[in-house]
Amino acid sequence: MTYSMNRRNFISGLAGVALAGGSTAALSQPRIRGSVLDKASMFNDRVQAALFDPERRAQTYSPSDVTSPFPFNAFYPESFAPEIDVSVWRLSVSGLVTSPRRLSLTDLRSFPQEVQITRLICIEGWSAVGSWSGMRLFDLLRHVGADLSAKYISLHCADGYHTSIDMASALHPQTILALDFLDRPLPRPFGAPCRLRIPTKLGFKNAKFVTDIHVTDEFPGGYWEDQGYNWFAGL
Ligand SMILES: Nc1nc2c(c(=O)[nH]1)N[C@H]1C(S)=C(S)[C@@H](COP(=O)(O)O)O[C@H]1N2
Ligand SMILES: [Mo]
Repeated sequence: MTYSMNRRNFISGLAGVALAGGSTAALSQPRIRGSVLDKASMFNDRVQAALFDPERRAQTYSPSDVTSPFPFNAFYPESFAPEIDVSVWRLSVSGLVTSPRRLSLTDLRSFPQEVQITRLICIEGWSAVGSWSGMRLFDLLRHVGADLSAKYISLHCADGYHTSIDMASALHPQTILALDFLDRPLPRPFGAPCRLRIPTKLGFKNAKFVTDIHVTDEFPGGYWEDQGYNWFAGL
């Protein structure tokens, strides 16, 4: 067994403890979430961030592995998913960047696109293989002159959802802003016109209907993270 395998098992073991503890407390008794769990989860964030290997890739699959129908998840039922008019939609990129931008879908499609067939793993206990394509978040950050030594990238969505990731994970080559699923524009409930696809993290980091990307040194938290889900949420 290799060093990285051992380390992976170690990380997922740690993450499992924090996630199980965090989610149970968050869902059943939000008010008595104690500082012990919070501290354990923050400790986990630091350990996971320190051990995150930017070279390690999430497993990829072949087109025949794609799950059909692909499961929907959000903090509301599928019929409530926002319907976005792409002719007026813009992706705003701001914060610690030299050139803040508001990009159209056409702008995003002018960057190199890549296909990625990976597994989305939801903390609620299901997973599914999907085929997403889009541009690397790294390319976007470079395009706007982001301060790559900043700590966090926060993502806000048209449905009020928000989440955030660490910079090392944002720069990972498999972290993409997906525009397509199976070579067609993302179906509406799955985040059209643009979602984050980050296979090195749990499903809740994969923001759909993204409207704002903000580069910051101030801890941004997130919709589920603020309710106790372990923030780093690495796989
Ligand atoms: N905007 C938005 N993005 C979101 C969510 C949400 O409620 N709103 N839910 C997250 C969760 S918990 C999961 S598991 C995945 C589900 O993505 P899917 O609908 O493509 O399966 O989206 C994530 N991104
Ligand atoms: Mo999820």
